[in-house]
Amino acid sequence: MNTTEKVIFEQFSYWEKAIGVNQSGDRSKLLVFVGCGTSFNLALSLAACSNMSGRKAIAVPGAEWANRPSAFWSEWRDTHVVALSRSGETTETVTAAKASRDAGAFVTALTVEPESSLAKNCDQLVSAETHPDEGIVMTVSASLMVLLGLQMIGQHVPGSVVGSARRLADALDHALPGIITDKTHFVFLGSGPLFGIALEGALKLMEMSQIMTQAFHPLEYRHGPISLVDGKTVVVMLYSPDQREAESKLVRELNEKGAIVIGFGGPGDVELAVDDDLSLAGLVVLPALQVLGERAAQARQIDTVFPRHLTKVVKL
Ligand code: F1P
Repeated sequence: MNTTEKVIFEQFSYWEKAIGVNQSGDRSKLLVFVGCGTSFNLALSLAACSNMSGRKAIAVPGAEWANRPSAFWSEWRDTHVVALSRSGETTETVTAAKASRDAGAFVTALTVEPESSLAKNCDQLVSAETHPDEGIVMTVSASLMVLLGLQMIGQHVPGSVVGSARRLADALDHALPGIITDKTHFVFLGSGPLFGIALEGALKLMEMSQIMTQAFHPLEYRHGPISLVDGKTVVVMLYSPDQREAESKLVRELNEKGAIVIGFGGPGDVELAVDDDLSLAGLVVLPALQVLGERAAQARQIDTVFPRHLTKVVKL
């Protein structure tokens, strides 16, 4: 077992420590979640959860918010920027946080590095201890930032999510042998809060295994991208309970075109039950998606401890 795999399966004790960490801020302000890479994907999911709970939010890539905030919003004093960064050192995110503060916004740093530049340039720090052995590929810290972010927007995260997430990761792991060998194209589909999680599943698998991945809102996939589906395709469907019928129909169509489907919370060649509500589902499926990336890498004999062309911190 390599360190990446070890950390994925050992992440749950860190979740337990982070449950109950609560910070919020003025609820009348627009929440702007910013981040890069994985952290941006998580920002998208958190913004959707926030809107669904009645608190207005948007998600913006760090560089866009640093360089062109007026393309999104310009009422700085009515803005609460939540800057997500595992390292707390990513140039675009740190620049975005500093510029936001200078312009009069309230800034929260959501990071696992409490001594980082980001943590030193914020009005509020939301942080938790992460696994000391986490490598370049972000796993446990991604889950922790989602967990902390949900609690920040007022979502109760019950202790039971830890067991749900662990069981789902194990169930996927047991179902995988033979399913993904020789597959060359992975597609991740999810809507609402699960769209950012689909993007994250796609990014994770691509970083770990160097396989071509894509992510879409489920029904968007029929408008063009479906032309790429063949017998080498795996589709990961993150079902939303209120869209299950339409999403199941899409899955049947994808099966007919040769794709293997892994269904989280609905039908597929592999079917995995996801018992938590939509706002928690993204958090619950994250470790399973990390396992999928690791197993896809192993099938190609790629060591995820040294992912090609990647570094833990990206500075400009
Ligand atoms: C985020 C990030 C990762 C990516 C790579 C470089 O950094 O872009 O998403 O996988 O490891 O860093 P951070 O701002 O969350 O530290």
